[in-house]
Amino acid sequence: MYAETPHRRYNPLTDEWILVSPHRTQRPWQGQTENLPPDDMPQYDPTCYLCPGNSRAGGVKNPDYATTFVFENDFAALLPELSGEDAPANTSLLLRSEPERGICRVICFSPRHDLTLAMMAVPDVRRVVDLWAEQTLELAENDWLHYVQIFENRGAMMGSSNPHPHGQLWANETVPEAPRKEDTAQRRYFAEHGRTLLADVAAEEIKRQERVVWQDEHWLIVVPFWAIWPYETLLISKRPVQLLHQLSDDERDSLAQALSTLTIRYDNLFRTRFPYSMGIHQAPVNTPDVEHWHLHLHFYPPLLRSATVRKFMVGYELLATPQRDITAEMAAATLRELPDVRFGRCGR
Ligand code: H2U
Ligand code: ZN
Repeated sequence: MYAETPHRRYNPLTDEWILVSPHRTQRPWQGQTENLPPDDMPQYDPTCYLCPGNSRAGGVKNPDYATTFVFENDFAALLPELSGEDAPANTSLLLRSEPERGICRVICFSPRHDLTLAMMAVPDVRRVVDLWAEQTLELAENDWLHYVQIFENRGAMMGSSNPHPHGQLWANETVPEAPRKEDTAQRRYFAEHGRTLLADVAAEEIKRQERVVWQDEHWLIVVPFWAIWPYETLLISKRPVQLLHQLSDDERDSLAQALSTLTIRYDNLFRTRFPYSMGIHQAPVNTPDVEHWHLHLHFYPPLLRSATVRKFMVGYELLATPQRDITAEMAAATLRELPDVRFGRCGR
């Protein structure tokens, strides 16, 4: 693989190209640096709207939950019922709009305000995996819903409003854009090869090893060949399953272990509560013919060279094509070597 020459790489999951400029890694940085998140946090914060027993917006009180907790987002971006009264003013071929229904929920990973996935015990992470699976199954009972997007915004740098360990779930009537692109590419690949695209990517990565970060019998973590964020990773289930709730007991344990290992290594990379956006991509629900889908998770972390220097997706990235400096192979080599015990006294 080119280690010094500017080159393009193809992303077969989205049918898009990215630009890699490995020779630029030495350039100096005099731009913005980020503030470090506070490291000392209380186990319970009386002002936190996610802590057990506290009040949320609108006065609803959280239960005294002991493990995980799900609630309907008080400021939901989507609503299950539409008024049907305000039809769009502009309807033409070029000015199109349609109503969109959905359900938005917030998922607390732990009652402990001070923890992150990296600091939680693996069996507790497994509870989160089970909850994600249960939620997918439960929401799929609404036949008008077609996609369940589960995600986590970790850290203020990624726009998370609260350090309490939590993620979100937005379930839509239509399939959103990122999974829609992946649906098209995976469908085409499956029709041509009779195997899922990510089964073949996983096999190729296991053979080559250079981008593998971690693996066990059931899950594989790689820095994808086409990654655009410096330490972006892709978690692929070794068995091609379409939806979270199809994962076996062992596969769920393995996913919990993978999430724990990866988030610990991320924290160790710059010795910080590593920020990222994480999302689970699974097949559309209430949809026939989804055997081309292969369950996977994306981690998109913004940090580039330290806990305070981030990559910006601006300028050329925003207007032309995403670009990266350190190669996927360099990032994978770094992530592979990091210890599996979290730095500092927060280690398990
Ligand atoms: P983020 O940290 O990823 O923004 O998620 C927090 C979510 O919690 C956010 O979507 C919701 C916000 O709407 N929220 C409530 O539902 N109730 C509250 O009392 C405050 C925040
Ligand atoms: Zn809290």
